[in-house]
Amino acid sequence: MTSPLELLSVEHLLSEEERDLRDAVAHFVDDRVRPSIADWYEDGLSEGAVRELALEAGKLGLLGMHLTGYGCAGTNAVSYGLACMELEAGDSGVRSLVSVQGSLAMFAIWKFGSEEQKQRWLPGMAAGELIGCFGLTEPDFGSNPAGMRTRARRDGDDWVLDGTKMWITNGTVADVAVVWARCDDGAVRGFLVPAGTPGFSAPKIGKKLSLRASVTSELVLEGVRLPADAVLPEVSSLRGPLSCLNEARFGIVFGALGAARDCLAAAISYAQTREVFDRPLASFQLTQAKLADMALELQKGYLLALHLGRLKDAEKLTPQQVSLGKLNNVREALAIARECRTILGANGITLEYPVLRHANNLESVLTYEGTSEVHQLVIGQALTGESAFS
Ligand code: TGC
Ligand code: FAD
Repeated sequence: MTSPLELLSVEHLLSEEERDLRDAVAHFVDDRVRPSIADWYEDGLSEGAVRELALEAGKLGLLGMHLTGYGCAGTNAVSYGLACMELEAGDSGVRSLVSVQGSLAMFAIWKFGSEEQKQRWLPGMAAGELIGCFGLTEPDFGSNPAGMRTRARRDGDDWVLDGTKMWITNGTVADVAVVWARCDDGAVRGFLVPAGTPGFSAPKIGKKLSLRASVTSELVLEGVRLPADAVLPEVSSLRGPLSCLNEARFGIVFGALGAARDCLAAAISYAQTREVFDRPLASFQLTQAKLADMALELQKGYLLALHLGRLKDAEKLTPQQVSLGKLNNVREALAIARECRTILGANGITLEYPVLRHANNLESVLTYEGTSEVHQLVIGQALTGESAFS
């Protein structure tokens, strides 16, 4: 039997170093994620489990792995993508932990922070000893962060922040929140808000039906007073947070395929053993047609991801290309997860199998880091020269 990703013999497109790293992450997922994921999903991932996972991911060098210096591993972009793929084969929540830490919180500090800010936060974050979150979305402004209401005003040398952020991954657990706010001069700036700062709280959001193995929070800022050096000095527009999003979206281009691959593997294995009408389900033409179509989309998505990864490593990747990859691979991964669920019948709705868990997670992945509609509009603008946003 050929594995779904090997039908096209694409393994040789990876270097030995990339394959070794991917395999190490796959082992981590087998050892540390798969045995517990159904419980984490059913019960909701505890804050203690987030900390443990972060420390282990730090030991493996996965946090901020494509950044250089400050304890970061400095791998290429394709390796980062492959790591996301293996993590998301475990669960999108585990990949989210690594994406938000490395590509959003750490990247913001690494790219736009002062030397003192980098020295203070990045080594601990790379080790997983300190956790970061990234606050851009607000209750009334998700797709359109330009409308944000969170304000930062100067008071002498200090900054004072007021506002609310919503749907923030790891907010409750974070040691430091990167919070984006509009300032008196109209500029958008990033602020580093340490946990425990008076006026700052991060209540957990409950009753989620997706990304249950991930902590999601509100950030409440009520007269939060910060010293002058809390601001990220190197950016003063939406280019700041949107540049971070390019990094995390790139990881999702690969990551979503991991979830889809895990679903397809489960569906193939189930179809081979499940007997219907006195024959294995896998022997029916309709089942084989479903499996073939899914394997085809999975491999097209993988080739797309690898192509974008090679472009990124050559420093030629554009945000519009990232939008293409995120739109296609998340949309197809979700379609694959849902189709696999049909193959498993009633068993497909349980946590005994990964498929509905992945499908439910992918509903969030379709929405966060730019909804599929936002990415369609970014591509539409590239094709027509017309912006649908302004
Ligand atoms: P626009 O007026 O075009 O640009 C404003 C400024 O931003 C710059 N820019 C970018 N820079 C870097 N990368 C990009 N992709 C950029 N897109 C725009 C632009 O050059 C300009 O800079 P400057 O210095 O000249 O001012 O922006 P717009 O307001 O029209 O917005 C465009 C739009 C809608 C595409 C953008 O707002 C957008 O992407 N919205 C979606 C928001 C989003 O994705 N939020 C995600 C929040 S984080 C999250 O979901 C984490 S999930 C957890 C996990 O990852 O696991
Ligand atoms: P809205 O922007 O209100 O969109 C609602 C619908 O309208 C969508 O279908 C959208 O595509 C559509 N729409 C919007 N604009 C247009 C348009 N111009 N034309 C046509 N249709 C349009 N955010 C963070 O900042 N940090 C995080 O760590 C983070 N983690 C998250 C974790 C989870 C589990 C989830 C679910 C979300 C997270 N988010 C985070 C928030 C996420 O980025 C937003 O949910 C996302 O950007 C969409 O915003 P919204 O939910 O407000 O939807």
